[in-house]
Amino acid sequence: MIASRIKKIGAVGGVLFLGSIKAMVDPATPLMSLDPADYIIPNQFVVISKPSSGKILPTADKTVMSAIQSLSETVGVPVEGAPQPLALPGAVLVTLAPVQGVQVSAQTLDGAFPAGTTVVPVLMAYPAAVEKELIPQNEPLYAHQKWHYEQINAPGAWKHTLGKKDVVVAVLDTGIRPDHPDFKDQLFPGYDFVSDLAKANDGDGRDPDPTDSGDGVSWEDIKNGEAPCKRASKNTWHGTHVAGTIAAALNRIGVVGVAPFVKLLPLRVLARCGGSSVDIMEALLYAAGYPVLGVPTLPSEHKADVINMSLGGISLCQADMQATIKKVIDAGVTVVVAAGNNKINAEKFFPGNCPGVITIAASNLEGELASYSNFGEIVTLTAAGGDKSGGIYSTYNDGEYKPGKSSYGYLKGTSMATPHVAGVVALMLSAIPNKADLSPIQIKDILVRTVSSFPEIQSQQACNKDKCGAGIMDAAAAVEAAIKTVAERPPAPPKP
Ligand SMILES: [Ca+2]
Ligand SMILES: [Ca+2]
Repeated sequence: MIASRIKKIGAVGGVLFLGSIKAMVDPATPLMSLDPADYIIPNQFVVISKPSSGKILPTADKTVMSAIQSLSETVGVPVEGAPQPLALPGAVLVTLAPVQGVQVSAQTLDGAFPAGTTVVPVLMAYPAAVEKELIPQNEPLYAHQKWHYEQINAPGAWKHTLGKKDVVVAVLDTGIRPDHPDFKDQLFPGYDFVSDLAKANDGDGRDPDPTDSGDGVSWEDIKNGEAPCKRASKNTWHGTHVAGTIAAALNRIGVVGVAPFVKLLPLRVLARCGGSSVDIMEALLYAAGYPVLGVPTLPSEHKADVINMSLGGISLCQADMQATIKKVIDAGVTVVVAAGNNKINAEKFFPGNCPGVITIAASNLEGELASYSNFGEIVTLTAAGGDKSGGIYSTYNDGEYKPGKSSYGYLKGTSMATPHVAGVVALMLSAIPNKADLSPIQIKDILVRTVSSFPEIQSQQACNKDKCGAGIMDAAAAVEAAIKTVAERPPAPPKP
């Protein structure tokens, strides 16, 4: 019976929430006023004499000068000092004394001068507003992300590409908050694969809406017997955070993802109290373009090039998951999986222990192995996952047991390290002319041989190749190697 084979899986355990900042959306720099009156310097006028007999006068002519002398009487406002000759021939600057409640306009003044004289106000000018260049480092909240993007050398990769819109990253997780302003225009529709009604928390089983309706369980829910598990927990908004690290928009709002110009395919497989390996396997096959019974076929342009799985549980990689992942990789899809947060050998944590996947351990701010991270020979490489000294900053929601407002916040975990790698794989595929020219095996090989070495630190948590894989991911080196690998490929033999 299938039900007995279904394993309970949680979003990678031990993920800690370090606090969120409420909807910190910076208003754009205020626009300059469009009212010309706001650009006039009061009480200063340029008076230009009418050139007599075609000549341009070196200064204002006599009739104008005498009009200026009698100006105080004519307009009822004293003239301050002598008129000042200007470089423009025939032009003088006239300044009136400020009189409270009286504003003399150029038009009023004009009537005090002989016909043909021109009177204009002196204007104020400002530097044209400095428009910040649209680059990841200029996103309003980038300062919070700086350390983890610099640790993986993302800024170096961004010199080559920010992603292409025909590259798709599927995120198998708790779903997504599609209302977040940093996901505007980033998402394909995706699908909700959660089949268990009690866990789903959206009133039904599988359906075409992968919106994260929350995975929080209150004591009330447990008391009323409405929760499918016995442990209370607030919403994690795990999928929203993970997806933001991959591809939050470059839009002068909030944060930015590693590959902001690629597309996300949100597939909901985790809900309240975890998810099932059957739902995960079906979502994997769907993401790779295979048919799934009862689910409409994925449009071919939505087919994933990369799959992010920041999830798992304690088990061997079973035959069914192995066969599923093999089919997905055979379809040209790169699968990136978290090593888990149990401080144990990652060979005990599935599906990160399945053959063919790229398995990610987490580093802290100093480049050591994060205190919670699984480790061991099965780890492919390490990427920033955060720890006490600093978390990973991404898209969030402030609702504790129900959906609230879009926000941003810090999380830490191998769950957070994994999307850095999925984002870089998306950049590698975006940097080459034809994304089909790199296979999942080549991508894994490039990532492994382009890592930066672990920092030499004398500490218990210091990384080495036995614990943390080949090294810390180097996004720039990986993207450059991807470009080189494809460019150096011998041309295809001519067709017979
Ligand atoms: Ca549903
Ligand atoms: Ca943004």
